[in-house]
Amino acid sequence: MLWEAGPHRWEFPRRTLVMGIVNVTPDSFADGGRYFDPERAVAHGLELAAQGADLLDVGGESTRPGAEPVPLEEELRRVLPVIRSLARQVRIPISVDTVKPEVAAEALAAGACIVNDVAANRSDPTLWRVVAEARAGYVCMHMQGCPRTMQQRPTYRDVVAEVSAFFGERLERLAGAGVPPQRVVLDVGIGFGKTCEHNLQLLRELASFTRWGRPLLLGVSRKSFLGVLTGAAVADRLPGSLACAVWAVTRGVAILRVHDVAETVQAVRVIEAVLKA
Ligand code: HH2
Repeated sequence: MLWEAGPHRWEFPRRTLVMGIVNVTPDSFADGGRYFDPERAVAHGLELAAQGADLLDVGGESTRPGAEPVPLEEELRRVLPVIRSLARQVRIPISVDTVKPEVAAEALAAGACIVNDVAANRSDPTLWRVVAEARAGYVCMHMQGCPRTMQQRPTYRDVVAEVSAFFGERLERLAGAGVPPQRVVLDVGIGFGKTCEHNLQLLRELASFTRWGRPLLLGVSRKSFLGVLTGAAVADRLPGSLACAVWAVTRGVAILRVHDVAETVQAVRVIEAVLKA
């Protein structure tokens, strides 16, 4: 299966892609404030690229539970200089983690070629037009509710069935909006309006989401359910993150969105070799 994002093309199955996280935010749950300064964010992106990242995901709005939305001008001010500078200096594709069409449009003009949309276009219908016109790649992530309130009382009858049905409905609507399936990857949205048990069910059944014929992206890196399971503080959740990454590769996940690129690349290369042996 093919994934196209601007000038980039990947044919799957192939080795797992590792997407390095560059949070240009003061308040992200795992690394808030560390890369808020644009020069430090760029330096971090370059470091992740050197560690073997296949993609970089630049975000200017935290989506941690309870986070307040960031005003448009502020989000633009955070992400654009970083994307512009990284696009000049790295050859790997850059994605922008945003739900705002204006931010997506300007980020794509500044050198990004993928829009990572954690709201799967429920916040503004013009976002898909921007993605379609730029022929950008698109990450369609499932979230119940919005970051400010999503963890208050997540409820599903059957989380796996509901997320899967959501993917089917979004793929159809995306195609109707000019974003064909070959530009889309799907993400179950670990921690986005989900309890620890919901996350575990989604992880256990990851392979079932390949039924949509699209590559799967997964973001588990340092997330709070790992703390619930192990008692580890955010900074100490690498082992749990790697356990999930390895599991995900065995279930057919194509792209891992992570903070710890070097460690994830190493773990993934080993498990891929085992699977191929
Ligand atoms: N998780 C986060 C942010 N964006 N995008 C996708 N597609 N999938 C995810 O699981 C995902 C995401 C949350 O992680 P992080 O960026 O580290 O934190 P914050 O939102 O607080 O900046």
